[in-house]
Amino acid sequence: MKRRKFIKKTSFSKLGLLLITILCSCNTPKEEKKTGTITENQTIRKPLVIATWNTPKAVEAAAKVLEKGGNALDAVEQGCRVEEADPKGQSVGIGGLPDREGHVTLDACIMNDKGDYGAVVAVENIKHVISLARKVMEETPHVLLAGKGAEQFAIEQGFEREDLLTPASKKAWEEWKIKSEYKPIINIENHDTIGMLAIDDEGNISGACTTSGLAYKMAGRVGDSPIIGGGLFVDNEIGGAAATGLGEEVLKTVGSFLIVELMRQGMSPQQACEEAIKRIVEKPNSNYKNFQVGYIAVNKKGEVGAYSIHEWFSYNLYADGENKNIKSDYYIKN
Ligand code: SD4
Repeated sequence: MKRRKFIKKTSFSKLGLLLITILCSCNTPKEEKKTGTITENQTIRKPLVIATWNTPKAVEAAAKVLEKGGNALDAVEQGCRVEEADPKGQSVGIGGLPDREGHVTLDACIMNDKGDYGAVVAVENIKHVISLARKVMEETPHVLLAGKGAEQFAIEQGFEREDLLTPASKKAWEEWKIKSEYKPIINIENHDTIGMLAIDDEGNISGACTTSGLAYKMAGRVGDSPIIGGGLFVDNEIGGAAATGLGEEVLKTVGSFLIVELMRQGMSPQQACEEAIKRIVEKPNSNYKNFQVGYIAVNKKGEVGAYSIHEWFSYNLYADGENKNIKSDYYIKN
């Protein structure tokens, strides 16, 4: 009896040990590979800011916030505000090109490291829609406000009301009206819709995206930029991604969410961006030669990636104390 008890005991404890060994040996490296999350000895490249297109001033503003010890959410908000305030940028904020009826309507969204999200769509007369999106996230029980309701909320929150149609954008629209030809084709070299991701000193990730959308769009049209998983997605355990270009195509493939999920499965940010572009390009009947989509991504370690359909997509990266514009790799090589 005693002997049997002893055998039982040892075989259970041995089994336990064996199980622990198997679990540990399978889990630790796989987990690390799978999610790209950080182990104790690994260093995160931080602070870090990455943003779509040639946006050095926006990235600089975000980097300043981080260098002073600020958090990633404040950084991306401040960064995006720079583009929104620039009347020369014709696809974001003041000076954005209007819809076909002459109305400048803005879309924006923001995500923090807790997985909270706030967005506004089709907002007129309010320049800093990124801050309005943040107010939606922090001050309302909702995640998305549209049009007049969003504008009214902005006024209540003390935002300034102003005419966003600049003389230059009005002139461009009047010239466009002569032919009124709507081609949902994006000029592949002249964007400034900004999607931005940042990692702060704590290693936390936030993201933001702001745009006036496609020039001369139908009234009421909303693109990918303010839609969670489309123009932006952040998962603080994994990383973040942001999109630019023809929003309809990004939305149909839920591009930014896809990239984050691919990184969760073990892809690098670069591989994930390439795979997301491939999903668009390889769709049956895809006319990808006629439009641009570009993605940026960052993982929890601070590794970055970018990829686009056409040449001349670029991104600004602030890392290791330097702010550089970098040309993205792209799909159509000939
Ligand atoms: C949209 N993705 O509304 C935006 C447009 C854009 O650079 O990115 N322009 O579809």
